[in-house]
Amino acid sequence: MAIVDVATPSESHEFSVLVLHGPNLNLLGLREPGIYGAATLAQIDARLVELGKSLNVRVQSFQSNHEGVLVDTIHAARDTHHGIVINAGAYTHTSIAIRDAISAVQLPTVEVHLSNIYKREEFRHHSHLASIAVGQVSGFGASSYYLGLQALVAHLEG
Ligand code: CA2
Repeated sequence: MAIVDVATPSESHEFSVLVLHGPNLNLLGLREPGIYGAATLAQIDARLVELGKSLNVRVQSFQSNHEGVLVDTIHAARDTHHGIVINAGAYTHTSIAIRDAISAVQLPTVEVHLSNIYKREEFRHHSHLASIAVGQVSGFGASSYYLGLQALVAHLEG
């Protein structure tokens, strides 16, 4: 009798996407819900995986408070992922190292922010990532991540 593996087809994804969260985003939902919303990072990550399934995309998420760890993770993504969705947190405004890492691996990258960085303090208005990103989604709360993932997949599918 033939054994049919029903699990295999749903696990063969067209693309693999790395979602990177920068410093302090591990506190989401636990502090400052007025600015950053009530959803926890675990809830956002779970929804990204579900959205990925509907888009036939594997989604892997990672958070770090350390610039060098984020740089190392971007380097490693070159061999395992087709694109990156990144909320670099405050490193958005300071880190040439993260910008250079994204440029070096040449993976299409979408920059996302929960808050609208252009409605906030002036020091948040400049992003070192914006000019090397495919695009930026800013100001839609957790939906910025979901919109960013959808936009990246549309870009990958050409
Ligand atoms: O709006 C965004 O997504 C930001 O990337 C968030 C960063 C901020 O530095 C950027 O300018 C804009 C800050 C993330 C801090 O996350 C927290 C979450 C809960 C409680 C406190 C901080």
